[in-house]
Amino acid sequence: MSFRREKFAPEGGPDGGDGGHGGSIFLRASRALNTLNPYRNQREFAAERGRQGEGCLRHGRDGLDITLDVPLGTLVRDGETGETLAELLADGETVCVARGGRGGLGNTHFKSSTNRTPRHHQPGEEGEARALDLELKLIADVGLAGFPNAGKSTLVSRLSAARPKIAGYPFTTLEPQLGVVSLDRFGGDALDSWVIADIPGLIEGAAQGAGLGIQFLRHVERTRMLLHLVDLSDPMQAPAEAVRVIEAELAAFSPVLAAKPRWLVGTKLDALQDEDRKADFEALCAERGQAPIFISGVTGEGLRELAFAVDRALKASPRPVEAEA
Ligand SMILES: Nc1nc2c(ncn2[C@@H]2O[C@H](COP(=O)(O)OP(=O)(O)OP(=O)(O)O)[C@@H](O)[C@H]2O)c(=O)[nH]1
Ligand SMILES: [Mg+2]
Repeated sequence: MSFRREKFAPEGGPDGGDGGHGGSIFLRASRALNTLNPYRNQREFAAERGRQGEGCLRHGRDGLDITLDVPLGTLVRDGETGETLAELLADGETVCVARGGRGGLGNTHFKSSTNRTPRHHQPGEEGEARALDLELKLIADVGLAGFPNAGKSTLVSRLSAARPKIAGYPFTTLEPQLGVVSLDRFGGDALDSWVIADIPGLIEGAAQGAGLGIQFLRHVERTRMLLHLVDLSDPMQAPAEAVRVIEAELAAFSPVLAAKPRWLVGTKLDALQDEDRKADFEALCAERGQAPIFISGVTGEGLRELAFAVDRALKASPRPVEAEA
């Protein structure tokens, strides 16, 4: 509330400006995040207050909004009612979770023919406050492919906090399982991470129902790339043959999978019995224009390099990645 006061108008009219609106809070899905870790520590957020209106019809500035980034796949629920408010799936998708209060109205709004010196003004409104439950439903960036026993679950267990069942018999993994690969495990930044999907093994004829079939491949159809694990310790199977069989099954499932970028990864390097296997694998990679990748889930060799290489590749291209040559 304010009245104009000037030298020759000591009883000037009302001139109280309006208050600014309070800032609102938005959640925005961002591909740059894979975890809700940023919200482990800071759990309360407040957007800026609107500023007071002032005399001389000066309106207060609106408070600034704040936008909090969350990973794709974040389910947003009201903390009290449990009601689902949003599911943020697409990069950039934004939802308002708490609206800022409306700014107050200055006393100029209330002048009338009968009241030319209104003292009345309308106070600003409180902004919304809301407790939220955020739950992340993961969408995998990277899918695994390979024969049973190739070491897929072992790799997931070494790269992430996931603890899939691992055993020396085929079809240990029956259900897909996801793991978050955070680079801080390998001395990188905790905010750099990607999601890997462990799935059952494939065998020749899986498309016709052999083994566990191929229906579970739908779980990796939306991933951005595949890591195709090739057991180099197996004396019975040449890498080129192993790769051919798996690729045929992927192709039988869908053209999308057949076209998906994939890296061959030679596993069980520690148990290599025949150096020729390693040379064969290198030659196979060279044919495909890919640098050979060797790992061991036992010694940990190559895991750090793999984790960083995948992270770089995923960052370099927003959709399916190119093989690193
Ligand atoms: N020596 C050695 N053994 C490994 C390595 N990685 C996995 N293994 C062993 O290989 C066997 C199979 O490993 P898993 O990780 O269960 O293989 P998988 O590909 O998930 O198998 P399925 O779930 O049946 O498709 C287990 O006995 C592991 O201990 C490795 O790098 N070196
Ligand atoms: Mg497994």
